[in-house]
Order: sequence, then structure tokens, then C-alpha cells
Amino acid sequence: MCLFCKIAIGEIPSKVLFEDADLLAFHDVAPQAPVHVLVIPKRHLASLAEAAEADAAILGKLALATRRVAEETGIAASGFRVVANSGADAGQSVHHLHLHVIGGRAMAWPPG
Ligand code: DGP
Repeated sequence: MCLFCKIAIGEIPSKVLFEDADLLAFHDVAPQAPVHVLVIPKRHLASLAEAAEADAAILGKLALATRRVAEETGIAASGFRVVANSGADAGQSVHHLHLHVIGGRAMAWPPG
């Protein structure tokens, strides 16, 4: 079982912001900004590169959950960035789909 599957079932503890039957939002262990929350599907899906039509509903839920993260952490008005690293070139280190929700400071573009 992968690291985020273990976090999803509570086998590895995390600082949970909110969850429902399908997804979990929890604080990143190595925050890159004042707010850095990860949103994951509880069911294992390796990355967007592996996503299929059958995953459309959960992908929509994950996207909407980023808005809830921003509202609950107080960064909806100031702005936030959502990142999904997929594969080696993007630097994906945990191979369970996760959306980074990052905010609370100004960010540069393009990313490194
Ligand atoms: P990525 O590089 O996109 O695969 O991001 C993985 C993120 O996961 C990274 O920002 C650090 C975070 N992370 C790794 N292990 C843990 C953990 O055990 N707990 C929590 N809360 N976050 C973790």
C-alpha cells in the first residue's frame, strides 16, 4: 500500500483539514508557503497521467475541494495555486494523485 493510501485510511497520521467518503485534504509535511494543503482521492490513482473517463467524477470533486481548502484556510481572496506534479520531469515523488493547494504569499511564474 502506498504512503498516501496509508494516510487516507489513517494508518499514517496527518493533519486533516477535511474529508469525505471519497477524498482527504491534509497539510503537507514540508510546506512551501504559509498554506500548503494536499487533496487526494482515497481510492488509489497514481497520477493524472493514469486518469481515465471513469475518474471524471472524483477529478471534479478534487478540483472543487481546492476551493474549499482556499476558503477554510483564508486564502480564497488573496489567491492560491493548484499544482499536480505528474511523472519524473514534474518531480512527482509520491505516486498517488495529489493536488497541492498553495497560498498565503505571492508566487513567481514560471515555476522552476
Ligand atoms: P510531489 O513532489 O508532488 O509528489 O509531492 C509530494 C508531497 O507530499 C510533498 O510536498 C511532501 C508531501 N509528503 C510526503 N510525505 C508526506 C507525509 O508523510 N505526510 C504529509 N503530510 N505530507 C507528505
